[in-house]
Amino acid sequence: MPALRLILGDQLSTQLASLRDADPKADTILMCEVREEATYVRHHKKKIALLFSAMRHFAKALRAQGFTVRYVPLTDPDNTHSFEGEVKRALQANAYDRLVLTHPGEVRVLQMMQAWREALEIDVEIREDDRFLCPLNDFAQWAEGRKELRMEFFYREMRKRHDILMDSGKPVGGKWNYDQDNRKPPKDGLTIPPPTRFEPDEITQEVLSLVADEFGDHFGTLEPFAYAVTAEQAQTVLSEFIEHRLPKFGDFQDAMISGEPWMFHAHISFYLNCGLLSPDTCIADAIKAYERGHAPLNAVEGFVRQILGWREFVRGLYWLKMPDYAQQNALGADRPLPWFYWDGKTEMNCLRQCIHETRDHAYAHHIQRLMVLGNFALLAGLDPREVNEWYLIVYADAYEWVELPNVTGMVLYADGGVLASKPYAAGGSYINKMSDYCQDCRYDVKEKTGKTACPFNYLYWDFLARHQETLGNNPRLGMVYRTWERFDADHKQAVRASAQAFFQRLEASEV
Ligand code: FAD
Ligand code: DLZ
Ligand code: SF4
Repeated sequence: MPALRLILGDQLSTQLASLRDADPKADTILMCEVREEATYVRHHKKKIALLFSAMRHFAKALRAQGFTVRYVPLTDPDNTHSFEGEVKRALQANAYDRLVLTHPGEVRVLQMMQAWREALEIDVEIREDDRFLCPLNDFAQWAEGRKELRMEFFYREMRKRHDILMDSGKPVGGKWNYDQDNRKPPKDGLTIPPPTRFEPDEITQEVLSLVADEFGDHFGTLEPFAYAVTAEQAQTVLSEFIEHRLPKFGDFQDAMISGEPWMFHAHISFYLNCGLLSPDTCIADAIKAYERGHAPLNAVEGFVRQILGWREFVRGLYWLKMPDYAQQNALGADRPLPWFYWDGKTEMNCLRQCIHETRDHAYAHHIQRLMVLGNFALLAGLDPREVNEWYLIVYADAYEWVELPNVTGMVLYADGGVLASKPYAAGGSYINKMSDYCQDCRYDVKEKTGKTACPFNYLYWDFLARHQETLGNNPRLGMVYRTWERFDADHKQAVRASAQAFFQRLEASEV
């Protein structure tokens, strides 16, 4: 008897576990555009367009390989607009003896799938998603008995296990991590290569009209749309990154320049996360560039660490800690997300720049997400649920398995230190050092308190003072708290009063 194989929008890989033994003569591949997935959070328009176009191209490629694909477009009048409804309809249309699935990227969807055996009365097989390099059981074993889970140690294990950048059991170059070389501020006259762009073909154009009609009120700018939508195009993005950007990726990894959202980053997370690219290809291509002397070790090791280390680590953490992880709020943060996260209307230039770029491209690079948008959310005590929802909506690479640990763990310290040994909190001087944003800001980054001072400056100290009971014993914050204690009473009072006045203006939408 034939099998029904459901492929989700972020599983667009011909190597997918559930496709591996598919019989083109007997089996049916089910793919469906469903409103429930586009609206359970109201995703950025570009994200929906990327996935629908990539799904349609993937279905076309599977058909060209001889597979029978039951593709349900959003406009199908019988579309039930949920995964379960569409599986049910497919099962009613034909006889199948089993439903073959690949482990999804969200607990919400896994729970749905686990209920199908009973609800739909069919044999359900959920296969491990082996596009990832660390099986979930291996991660659980690594994590067992550890009080704190630190990426750096996990990463070293992964380097050894996969024999990546290793030399007779030792890390190539003698060090595991070259991050210290990767913090160069932006400099004048830096030539940043333009991002790889693709003209929308007929399929993409049709999707763009559909998204404009159906999801026109979602956040974000839909056009111009220039993302890759096939595996071949995604490979071009990777190759051009390796050729033109990788050599400087390390040096300027943390740098931010107004009007330059793409910098020397790879712009591959959209494709890695929906299946158009595989992590092992990205790593292998970067290592080849190192071996032929095209890119230095600090760049290649830094890039490998993001994919082999951080990406696998946050996924392992997500599946280890969910569903409780989504409820974490160790610092008791409860301030609502300010409206300017949606419209960018704030006089804080760094936030304005990053929000506008997010709106236009459904992209911001890591330091913008962490040290500008995230730093503000941390210091202002924004509600983790609202912050998580924002990040899940606005970025085209966002799926809960990767978004949630980055926000709850890395940005907000809401997990109480499971992911990070201390909060990534910083004042305005960090943003000033790593960007040109402060030059065009109405606030003065050198001023510490008062109405014209950079809000990050006093919010930083106010945050530490507010959480002294929880964070005061953290050894990594010892020096910072000693500095706070050395401030005279007047200065401390000015910091706290500036923060209070700022929060009042924030509540009145006056920042
Ligand atoms: P590059 O800087 O060129 O890095 C290469 C690749 O490394 C990325 O494509 C990505 O796959 C991987 N990577 C790098 N850092 C991380 C990380 N911290 N976690 C996981 N993978 C990483 N990444 C997502 O893919 N989806 C998200 O929803 C997401 N949300 C984030 C939210 C916050 C608050 C923060 C601080 C980071 C988030 N990241 C997320 C991680 C990172 O910002 C993006 O992966 C990166 O900006 C994507 O752009 P790029 O492909 O140009 O990455
Ligand atoms: C994000 C998304 C969107 C917007 N739409 C669809 C869709 O219509 N059909 C589909 O199969 N997948 C979609 N996705 C991706 C899913 O939300 C994703 O597969 C789950 O969140 C599990 O990671
Ligand atoms: Fe941001 Fe402060 Fe610099 Fe303005 S002065 S851009 S608010 S860091």
